[in-house]
Amino acid sequence: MSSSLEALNQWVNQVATHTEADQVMWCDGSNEENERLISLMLDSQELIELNQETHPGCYLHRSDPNDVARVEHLTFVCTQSQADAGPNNHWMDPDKAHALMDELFKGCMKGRTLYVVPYCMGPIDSPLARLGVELTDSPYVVANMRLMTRMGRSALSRIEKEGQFVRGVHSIGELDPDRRYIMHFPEELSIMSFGSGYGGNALLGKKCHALRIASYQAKNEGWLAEHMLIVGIENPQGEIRYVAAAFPSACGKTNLAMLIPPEAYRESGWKVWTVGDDICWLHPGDDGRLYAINPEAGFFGVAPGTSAGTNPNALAMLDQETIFTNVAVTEDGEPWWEGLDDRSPAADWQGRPFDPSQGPAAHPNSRFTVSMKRCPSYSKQAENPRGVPIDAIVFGGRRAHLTPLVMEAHDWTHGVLIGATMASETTAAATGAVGVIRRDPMAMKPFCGYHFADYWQHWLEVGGKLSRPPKIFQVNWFRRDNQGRFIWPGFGDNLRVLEWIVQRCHDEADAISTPVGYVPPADAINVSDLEEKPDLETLLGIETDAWLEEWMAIEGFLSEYGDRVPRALIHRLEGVKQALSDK
Ligand code: OXD
Ligand code: MN
Repeated sequence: MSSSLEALNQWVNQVATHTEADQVMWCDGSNEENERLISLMLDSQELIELNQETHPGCYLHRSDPNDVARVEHLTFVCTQSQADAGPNNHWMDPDKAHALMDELFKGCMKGRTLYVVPYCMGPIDSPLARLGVELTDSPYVVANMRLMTRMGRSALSRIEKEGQFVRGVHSIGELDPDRRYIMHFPEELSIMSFGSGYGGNALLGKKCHALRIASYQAKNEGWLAEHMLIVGIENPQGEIRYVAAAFPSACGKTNLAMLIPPEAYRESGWKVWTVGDDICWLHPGDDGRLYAINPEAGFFGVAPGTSAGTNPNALAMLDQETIFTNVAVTEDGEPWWEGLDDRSPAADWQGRPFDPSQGPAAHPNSRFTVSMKRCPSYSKQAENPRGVPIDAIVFGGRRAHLTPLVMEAHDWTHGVLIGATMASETTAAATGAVGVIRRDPMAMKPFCGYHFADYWQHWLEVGGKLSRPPKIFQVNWFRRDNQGRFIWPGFGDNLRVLEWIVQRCHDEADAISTPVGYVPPADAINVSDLEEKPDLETLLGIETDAWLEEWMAIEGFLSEYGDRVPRALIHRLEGVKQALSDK
């Protein structure tokens, strides 16, 4: 046995002993194994069979009503020094965190099976991919990890060859919100998660590994782990240009990743290819460009709002081999959620007869888990071990006013400053007041595994290594008029903006320089085939006074991160403020 397998075995035995698991099962990722687990979960009612005629291979999981979302207040980054975790993370001393978790895990798998889940984040043969092993007592987690990652035998043989892997231990415990913690130990490349079966807390390959731990690994190894979709834009000449884009939640990331071009664009040959919808690992290539892989193999998407109108590509993949979590069910046993169609469901997400006075039928954070390969716009390049070359990085947010439809940074440093200070208005999807401006740097606020200021410095350093860096843009699909109505149609029409973006990357489109960035002249955004012409003057306008106020607020925000904030960003901020004052 290789020494890496020996180390893995030793760790598995040690966890099995400590948790007093009844048995240990090594997962190979095969269909037979999956079928066995599904039938076990149907017996235990962890899964409910949906209509197998209309939805073959589709199942519903109803989670504990107390366990339906990520728990940021119970999520910790446990670095030796508190300063290294930064003000952007909850921190706990690693010794204290280990003691707490050891106590929780002691004997917690009595009567349960411990599943060993080896997985690979990224194409299995890619040098950019990284490995992990999750130990879990939840067969639901195993079934989801099989869809979301390259899981099983092939990952194990790569671990055997390479040795290094991220260690994750997970138990649903008693699903008690008072005994629930998601602990990250970046310096040890390990994760411990107790008391939750919910995706982001329990599928450790996703947010825990591919963002929090990977962002730390990436800093040490010279690359970036980002909360970004990856999309390929094919023009009528057949050239495909790749864009990576970061948006906070409820800003339409999955829809953008699976965008269907407007009819006139489709007719002239435009196509959009989906490489990823949530996470992107960016590596500098030998040719001075930045290459992206999607470390995931599936989508864990929000169901409500997904329809034939908003995201036909997503809908098309959800009638086979999909695990639904906390959606409602129709009389015929089909999955249903708000926004899907005008039917009325028979049972809500908790299995109760649907009664609109008890709230929505599907939980607002109900999800689908499905393999990426089922997506009609799935790009074969998602399997390319080298990744895809990125032309443009896009930062987006939801702002009723101020931020134009699209704007290009003057250069990499300015782009990093825009990303580091990006803001979005809160939506009804989150608790708290609606319409409040929150800064969410690079959409990584809940996911960066170390101090934000060091992360921004790392972004600057990665840019410094690129002779052909991507251009950086900011977009805002959510501008409103005086009556509060959206000015821009959004969805498929966002391709009109992406067209300008990719053309700018190849010096094929014009721009006007302003103190806050380059904006397109109104005639550079193609709306010729739109019946109702949006007000591009407003959408692309720059109001100097309001921007000056914005940059003052940004200055205050950056100061929360103290002395570690890179001087280059402060200088650039002062430059922008000066240029605005001189206007
Ligand atoms: C997600 C999230 O589930 O960002 O992707 O919360
Ligand atoms: Mn996400």
